[in-house]
Formats: sequence, structure tokens, C-alpha cells
Amino acid sequence: MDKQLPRLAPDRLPALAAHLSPLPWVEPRIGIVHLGLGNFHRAHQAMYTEDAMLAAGGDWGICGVSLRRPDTRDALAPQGGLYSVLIRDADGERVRVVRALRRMLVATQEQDAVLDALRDPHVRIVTLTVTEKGYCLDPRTGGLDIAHPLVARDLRNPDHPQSVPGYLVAGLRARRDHPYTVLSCDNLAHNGAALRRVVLDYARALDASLADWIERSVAFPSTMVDRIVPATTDADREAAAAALGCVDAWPVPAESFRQWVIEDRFPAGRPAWEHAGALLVEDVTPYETAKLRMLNGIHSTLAYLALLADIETVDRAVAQADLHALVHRMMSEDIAPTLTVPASFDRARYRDDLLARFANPTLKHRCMQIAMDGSQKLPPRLLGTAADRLRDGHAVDRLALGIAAWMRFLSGRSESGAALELNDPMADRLRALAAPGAEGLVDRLLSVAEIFPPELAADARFAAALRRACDALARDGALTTARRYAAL
Ligand code: CS2
Repeated sequence: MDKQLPRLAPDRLPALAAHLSPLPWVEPRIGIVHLGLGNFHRAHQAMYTEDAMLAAGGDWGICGVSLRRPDTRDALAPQGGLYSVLIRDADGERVRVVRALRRMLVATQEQDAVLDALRDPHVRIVTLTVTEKGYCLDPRTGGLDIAHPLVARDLRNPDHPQSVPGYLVAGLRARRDHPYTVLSCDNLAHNGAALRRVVLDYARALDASLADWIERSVAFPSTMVDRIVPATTDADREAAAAALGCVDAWPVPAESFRQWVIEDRFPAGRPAWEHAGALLVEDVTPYETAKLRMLNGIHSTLAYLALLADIETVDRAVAQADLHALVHRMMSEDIAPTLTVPASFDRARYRDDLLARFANPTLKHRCMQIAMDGSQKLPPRLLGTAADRLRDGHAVDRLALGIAAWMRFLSGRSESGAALELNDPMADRLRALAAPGAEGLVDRLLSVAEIFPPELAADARFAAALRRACDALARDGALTTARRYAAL
């Protein structure tokens, strides 16, 4: 990268008009605290919020909080919170500079500032992208995992929290007369309701009257969020510098497609997100299930099978004829029929649009990024679909193949012997369960109750389909098996 280039900063904005919205920008006060300041937030909610402010005004500047790592703050602080989004499609790239992020904090280093931000009466919404594991959920009960190390610690030190429920409740406790709305933007089933439950469980363990008040007074709308946002590479930094004529230490690559469906329950007000293209609805469930099962379920299936076959990116995976045939058939016949969607929702069109998005050759979305945290991702993405299919007496072979590919991925080696890194909050346990090898692998993993609900784990048809798929993967490899399963 050219070291002579200046840094992206507010004083560069006049020279960057081509990368800004032409609408007049009025510097907003902070109205939103966001927990989990990753690439996804910066390319999704932050852009929607900026577009809503540009179209309709309002003080909805964002204070972005990283719960642990300082790297995003350290990259963006010298830039006054400015950053660029590299919007990429098959036909080219647009670069947009985003101004909505007004402040960056790191919870592990600036706890008081984070708590002050949460208690600021001007803040009316707290949004979250903390990934599935950030919710401290006990999947067996759907409530808070009270034994989670961060939760157990926070319940002893509620004024100095470290967990997500700990922060949310520490903020709410101080604002009994003007609560904020809590908006989950993670890929969890019923994300708002799930978050409400863990927050209530946590609050109840501290103080029953606080929990009762939260139950009555705090809104937790559910949302469906969608945009493919890969991790940033040095090539992205170079592309940003070339387009902007200045250095952005942490640009975000993203596809042009974006979607946000939000339950419209914001007692303390909200940005006019509908002006930015968001859909405000009463019930997000049909959209959320369609997206989790069709997009994310297929993403995970492709990622594990492709990694076994030494294919690194999603576009290359979906360009492989056998994998394409498999996922096309899965979406059409195994997943789409389980969706309860309005009559206007065209399942075939949704499938085709997703396949076209996956094929975007400019994104270089790495399968490894999708493969991480499989223990958290499989249940909402694939297991619910499998349970529904079994309940209706249908075969689950293709769904089982995706899950079996994850089981084989846990062994840590691709078919050519390349190392596959396991990045998962349950990594140690999963690695130990995978270590004894193929014999008995399915049964050992099915016994993990945090992943497989008991009814599904006990279903002989499911276990048999998993065993067949694991055997086929071991015998014939991922691509040959995909071809055969596409034709079943
Ligand atoms: C992906 C998602 O990393 C993953 O697991 O499946 O991040 C996916 O790209 C987004 O949900 C798309 O909206």
C-alpha cells in the first residue's frame, strides 16, 4: 500500500463526494449503541441507519462497542469513525464512505464509557451483532446458560459485566423510567425473543422486580438481517486506497444485495429505516425461517463439503457442478417445502437469487469463515429443517449430508490431507469426540445435547441417514457423494 497516501479522515470528505450520498448530511448525536462492531454491522445496520438519517433526519449516530478486541477501534479512531464499504457485483465495484459511526469503544478497556453510553438518555436503541455464542444461551432450555463462565462471573459482579446479558441489564437498571429498545441482528431463530429470554433470566437471578419491569417495559423486536459480508483482506485495503486516494485501515467488502426485515416495536422511537429499504412488519418469522434455512443452511452445507474437497471460496463451491446440483435440489425439495411463507413469496425465485448471490466471483467469501462456530449454527440452519421433514415422514438424506460433512470436518483434515482449523466455542469437546475416528462418530456427536435436541438425536431415521452420509463421504469423497445425493 502506498505509504504516501493520507489517512481517511473527516477533513478528506470534501474530496470524496463521489463516495458519499449526495443528500445533505447533518452531523447526528448518538442515539444507538451497537454491541459487536464487526464487518457485518458496518456494512448492514450502520448503512441502513445512515441512509435513514440522510432521507429523514434524526439523531441516530452510532456508538459502536467491541466487546473484546481493540482492533476495529484502533483502525477507525484515527479516521474519526469513517470507513468505506466496497460494494461488489459481477459487473463492478462501488465504494461508499459511511459516516454513521460516531464513536468506538472497547468494553474490555473502557468499561465505564460503555456503561455511560448505555445509560445516556439520548440512546434509545441498543443493537447487537455478537454472533450466536454471544447470547450465552443454554440450547437445552432455550434460556440463559447460568453456568456460562461469563454469566456466573457477571452475576457476582453485576456492576462490572463482561457478558452480553450482563451489559444490557447493567444499562437497563439505570434507566427504569426510559428504557431502550434492544434489537438483535444475529442469525438466530426468533432472535428478539431468544435475547429477551436470556436477559430476563439474567435479571431475575439478580432482582425479581427488575426482571418484572423489563418484562413489562422493554421491547425486543426480532429481525431478519441479510447481506453477504466477507472478512477484510489486504487486497481490499489496496482496493479502497486506489478508489479513495487515501488509506482506510479497515474497509468492508460486501455484495450489493441487502435486506432487513424488522418487527416494528420501538416504544422509544427509531430511525426511519423504511426510507432505506427496510421492511417493517408485525411478525418477522416467515422471513427469518426462509433466510436461515435457505441461505444459511445452504451456506453451511456448501462450506463443509467444499472444505473437505479443498475448495476455498463459496463462488468456487457453487460453480462446481455436483455441489451446485446438490444444493439446488436441497433448496427445492428439502427446504423450501418446510417454509411457511405468504403466497406472494416465490420460493423458486428466492432459491435462484441466492444461488446467483453465492456465485458472485468478486466477493471471495471464504468457506472457513462460514465453517466457524458450527455447534451454534447447525441447529437454526439445518436441524430444524431435518426435524420438520422427519415429522412429515420425508427422507432427510441430503440434509444429513450437510451435517455429516460438518462431522467429518471436525477431524481437522481435508480429503487431500490439508489442515482444517476448528474455530468453535465447543472446539475442545468436539475435537475429542471426533478423534477416535469414523467408527461410532455419528453416535458420539449425536449425544451432544447442546447441539442435537433429544427427540432428533433419538430418531433412528436421522441417525441412519447420518451414518450413510458419513460412510459415503469417507468412501467416495465429498464431490462424488454430492453428485449421487443430488440424484437421490
Ligand atoms: C454466513 C453468514 O458466516 C456465515 O455463517 O452464513 O454470515 C451469511 O453470509 C449472512 O447471514 C448473509 O446474510
